[in-house]
Formats: sequence, C-alpha cells, structure tokens
Amino acid sequence: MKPGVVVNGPDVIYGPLALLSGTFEEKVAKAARMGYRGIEFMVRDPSGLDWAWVKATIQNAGLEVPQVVTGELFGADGLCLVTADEALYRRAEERTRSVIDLAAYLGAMVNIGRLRGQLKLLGEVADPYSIAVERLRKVALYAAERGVKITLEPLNRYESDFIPNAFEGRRFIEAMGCDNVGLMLDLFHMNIEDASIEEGLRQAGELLWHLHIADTNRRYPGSGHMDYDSIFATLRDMNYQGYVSAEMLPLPDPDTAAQKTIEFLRRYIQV
Ligand code: LER
Ligand code: MN
Repeated sequence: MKPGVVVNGPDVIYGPLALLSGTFEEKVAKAARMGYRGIEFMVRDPSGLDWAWVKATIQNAGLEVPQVVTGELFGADGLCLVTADEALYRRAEERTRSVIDLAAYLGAMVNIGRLRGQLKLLGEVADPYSIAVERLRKVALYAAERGVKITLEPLNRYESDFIPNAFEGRRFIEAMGCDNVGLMLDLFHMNIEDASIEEGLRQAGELLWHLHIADTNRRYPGSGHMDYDSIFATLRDMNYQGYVSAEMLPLPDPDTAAQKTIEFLRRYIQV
C-alpha cells in the first residue's frame, strides 16, 4: 500500500477536501518531503493547464499521480453526466473527455464521484438507472481507447442518489460491462452507507483500485472513531496494493492534517 494525498490542482481555488497549502509546486514539494508517494489533484478545466509543466513538477519531486480528481467539475462548474439537461450533459461529457486526455498524458486514472450526477435529475423517465449506465459506459469507452482506467466512487446519500456503497458499485460496474472501470472507496462514505466497512472492502475485492481515507468526522485519522486496526488488517488480508490517499477536511490547517495523516499511516504501511 502506498500513501497518497489529495490536493487542489493549479486551476482549483477552493476544493473543500484537499490538503497542503501554497502554490502547486509547494504542495508537491511538501507532499514528497512528508513521505507521500502519490499526489492526486483536483482539476477544473484541463484546457487552461500547462500539461508538461504539471507532469514535470510532479515527476521531478519523485511522485506518482494515481488519479486525476473530477469533483470540482461539479463543485465549481456544476457539470454532471446524469441529468435531463442535454446541454449540461454535453458540456460535462466534453470536459470529462478532456480530463481523460490529461490522465492519459500523465498515466493516471480518473475518478467519477459527484460528476456522475443523480438519477432524480433525469425527471420522469422509465429506467433512469439504465440511462446512467449508458452515459457512464460512453465515458468509460472513450477512456479505454486511451488506456485510462476509471474509478467510480460510491457517495453517501446526501451527495448522490445512486451507487451509495461497495455492493451497489459492483452492481453498476457489472451492468456497464467495462473492464477499465473499478472502484474507489472512501472510508467517510463507507462509514455512512456500508453495513460494515470491512465487508464493503471485501465486496469490492479485486475491483478496489483506490481508497480515500479520513476519520469518521472527516478529519485526519485518529480524530474520530474509525477502527483503523481492523480496516488495515482487512486490506492486508485482501492483498490490496493500491493507494490509501488522504482526502479530508483541511483542519486544523491543510499542512497539519497532511502531516498528522502520514504520521498515523506509519503504524500500518511503509512510508
Ligand atoms: C470526493 O472524493 C468525495 O469523497 C466527495 O464526498 C466530495 O464531495
Ligand atoms: Mn472521496
């Protein structure tokens, strides 16, 4: 398992769950100094970014980019894929394609969380679930042609009305039938929606490609009552080799949260 951290990319001013302060270069340097191995960054619009500079900044610090995070396509620009608004859907799909192009350039995966939208936004249609499957499949096929993997993130009920947990994540991926789609689980959402976090991790099984960590109060690990002993025992038992990546409230400040997280992770993984 490798430690990762979520940061705001150069074009995201305010991502509420990102860590580390300063310019993008400073964040990358701090992550490397603290012992993180990978940096996943929030992106808003790849067309405004200097791709070569982003890649060089991260590579020169000796870090990987496990995935490019799309939450701010929704958070900042309101873009979403599952909606009855055809123009919005078209813009969301086009922007998602450009994020996939960037991820192909960086050798990264792309997550789809809040960007997927909600079934209720489709209004009165016969089979909203199938429409959602088709729309995400279209994006996944574009990614597959470019060698990019997609990680679907189950979200708690207050953020989306489909794919709330690992079981539903698996069901949705089976319906999509795309082998470049896996799951990113997030302990914060799992604590709300999965009957048991350990069972959810096991249900994801070989489809668990990435993991977001935070404590039950969405602060750095050790701030709440998440049972990390049991969670890491399960991950080890599953032979999970991916990233455990810090996505949480930047409290008491974004650098302290990142530092406290990596100190905590040293109990369980090699940092
Ligand atoms: C994004 O990774 C996430 O976990 C969402 O809860 C953000 O709203
Ligand atoms: Mn998350």
